[in-house]
Amino acid sequence: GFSRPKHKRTFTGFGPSEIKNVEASIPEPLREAWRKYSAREFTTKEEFEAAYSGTALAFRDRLIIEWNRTQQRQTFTDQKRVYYLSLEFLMGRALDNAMLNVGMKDAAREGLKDLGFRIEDVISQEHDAALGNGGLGRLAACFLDSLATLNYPAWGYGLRYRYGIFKQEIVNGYQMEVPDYWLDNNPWEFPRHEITVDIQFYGHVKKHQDENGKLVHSWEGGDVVQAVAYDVPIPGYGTKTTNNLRLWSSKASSGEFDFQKFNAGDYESAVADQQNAETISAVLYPNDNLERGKELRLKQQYFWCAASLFDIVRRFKKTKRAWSEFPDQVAIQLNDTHPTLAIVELQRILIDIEGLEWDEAWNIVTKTFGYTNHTVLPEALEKWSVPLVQNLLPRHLQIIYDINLFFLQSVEKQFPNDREILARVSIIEESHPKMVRMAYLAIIGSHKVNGVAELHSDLLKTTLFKDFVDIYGPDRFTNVTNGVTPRRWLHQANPALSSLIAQKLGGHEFLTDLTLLDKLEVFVDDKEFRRQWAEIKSHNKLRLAKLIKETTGYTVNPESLFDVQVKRIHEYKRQQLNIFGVIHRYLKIKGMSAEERKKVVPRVSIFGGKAAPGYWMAKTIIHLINNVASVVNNDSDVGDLLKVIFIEDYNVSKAEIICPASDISEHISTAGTEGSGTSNMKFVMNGGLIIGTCDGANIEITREIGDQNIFLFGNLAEDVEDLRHRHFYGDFQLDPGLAKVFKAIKDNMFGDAADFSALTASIEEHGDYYLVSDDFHSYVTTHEMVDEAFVNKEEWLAKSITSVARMGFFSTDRVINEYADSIWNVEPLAVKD
Ligand code: 7GP
Repeated sequence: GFSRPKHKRTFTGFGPSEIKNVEASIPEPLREAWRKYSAREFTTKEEFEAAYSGTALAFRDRLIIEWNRTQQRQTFTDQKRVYYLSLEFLMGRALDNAMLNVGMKDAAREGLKDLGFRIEDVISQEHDAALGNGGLGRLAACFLDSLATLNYPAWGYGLRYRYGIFKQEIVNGYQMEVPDYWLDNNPWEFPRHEITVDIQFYGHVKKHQDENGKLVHSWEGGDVVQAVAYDVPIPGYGTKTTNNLRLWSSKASSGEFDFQKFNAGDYESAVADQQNAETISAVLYPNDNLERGKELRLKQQYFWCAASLFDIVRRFKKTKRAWSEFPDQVAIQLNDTHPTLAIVELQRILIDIEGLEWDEAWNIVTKTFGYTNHTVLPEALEKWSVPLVQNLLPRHLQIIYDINLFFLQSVEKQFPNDREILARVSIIEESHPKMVRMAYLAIIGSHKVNGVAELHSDLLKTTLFKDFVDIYGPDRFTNVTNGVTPRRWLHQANPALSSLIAQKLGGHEFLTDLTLLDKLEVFVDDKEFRRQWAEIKSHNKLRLAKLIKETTGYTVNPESLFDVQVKRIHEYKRQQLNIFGVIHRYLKIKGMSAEERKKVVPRVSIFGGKAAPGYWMAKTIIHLINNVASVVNNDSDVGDLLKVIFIEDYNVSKAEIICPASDISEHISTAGTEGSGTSNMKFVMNGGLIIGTCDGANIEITREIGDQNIFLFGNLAEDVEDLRHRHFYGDFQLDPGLAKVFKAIKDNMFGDAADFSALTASIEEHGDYYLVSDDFHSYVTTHEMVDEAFVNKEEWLAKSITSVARMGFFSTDRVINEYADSIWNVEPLAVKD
């Protein structure tokens, strides 16, 4: 189990002596800005915490009033609601968002100033709500913001983990995981002890006849655990709508059973029951794009699905409508396959408890659900072993078998001469043990299936789900390209840029209609505008330089090119390609004459991201990055020409500082592996350019902003299979540039070469599955083009401004409207002020 860590909050900000040190390294033209930024009055940690609590409680009161009104309004109008089921909601901080969304940040700033506080310091007291791993969880959080902003009657349903994603500490270059206990004094959640659901596990199924002679099933025995609701208000921007995110927490079911044991002198086992129950919602599984098939994870999934479904059905039943109207009142979106049991649970409720016939029930179920797939990586596709499901959810397994039987019967009718298709599309994989393929169950139980970017959705149709396209026709499959909320990722993260844009466009309307950004393009050649644009980027780079100084001790020159790759560490995302490129650059600088070095464009390579605790290769990549950093950053031959930074504990609030500060960011996954990517959008929206492969949403970003404004490189998705095949049959030659890098590593230039042998071997000896060597040359030469382009400041600025102006498509407002039209069939609610 976890032990509860002592609270360790770092006090952000410099004392006077540190300020001087940093100041010396800041180039003259930026020093004034730096001073202004660093100036602060001395206040104690306790005073900051009190200022935070007071401000948060004031805003929370406002939210709760609007939350109540919104719920009343939605109940009164009785329209169709959307339920977004996600095991992850990576919310980050709430206070800044609440202040901006209710439009009172300026008032708060003034009030706090009167009390002697800088609002930024107060905001940074808040502990991130980190109930997610990466892209999938953050997308869910952006969706909630847009759903509320657009006035959709919508609920999020998730789990209230006691421990969110672990906190990452770097010790001697290695990642260490520290538990993230975040719930003490969280003002943003409201416990609803009166809203509980009993959830059953294990037990057995009894068949019997009811009074009309009909065969019925009942699920009996086993354990019962209680789900308790905790509500989190979700304010929309510039609207009174405040939606609800309901998170379930587990505890032991009613005291009775415990008391029996207690009275019988079995105190220990009564307490153990309590703890067992609480284990279900104790911890977020820290894997991104990986499933490990653990029983506790399946328990989490059923616990959350069953509680949410009970809640949704209870709400529907209050309207006294016929069951056939259920899909006119309820749309449920499955965020990946994690909530697929909700399909089975609804079918179970309808046939076993409400007494509907199978076909009638199944028709309701399929009209209700939509399923979003986020990845084609085989290791991320969920499969549950049949014996595990049989034991934990005996009745659900029967229903899964029935769903499969009826499905396969219809497929057999449709393709009478094709024997193989049945084995291929069966929900049950005939392995040892047999496995339930959750993605297939999700497709069969939904009326729409979508991918998250065009390339990804196309790949789903032509590879992973091809048979299902043949069976259901192409219309069941669609694409909804991801987006991000411009409120958090432009307005909140980059207030200076947001206000400059507002000045030019005559207001902040672009924040709710991001396509209005296109009006910026006419200012591209405006000298003064360009100057302001550049100045904002410089300030944002200073802000990041300060974070880097505080967290790593390294001083970076804010005039260098800031090159950023922040995301979960994963071989398919290829941080190894990036660090090998950095080593290549380092070796090149080392081999230069003093004269040649004068022409080098100074660069800071910035990395950040967590590795899953059990993902050894990802941890090795972090270790290499840190070792390279300590060699390069202490090499006086190199000085400011190259710095390597690993930012510890990358999270949402750090992303808000990092995204506005990049000159270039890296989105360099092996083509065909990244579903969409969403940080690519955040970086471009903040005026950073990107280097990337033709993968995920990079392709659509290119289409929108123009290929002269992005640095693309590498093999295409259509060539990947062939290349892998060739490697497999021994047709592989290590790229000569990469060979030099490997030689340096093997000569122990970055510490003990043995520490990194698995990393180099995966490329040289084990088939280079992620095509690092194949893409290396193209990657390095493209970075040379980046250097050249960066030197031409005016042209770079023109690219930056033009790109932002063309990013209107990537707002989650557009995304949510597409889901509402083509999948949910829901309308926004009219909200009068
Ligand atoms: C991610 C995808 O990797 C990323 O490309 C996409 O932008 C994001 O979802 C949002 O759609 N997937 C995950 O985070 C993940 O864990 C496995 O997927 C279920």
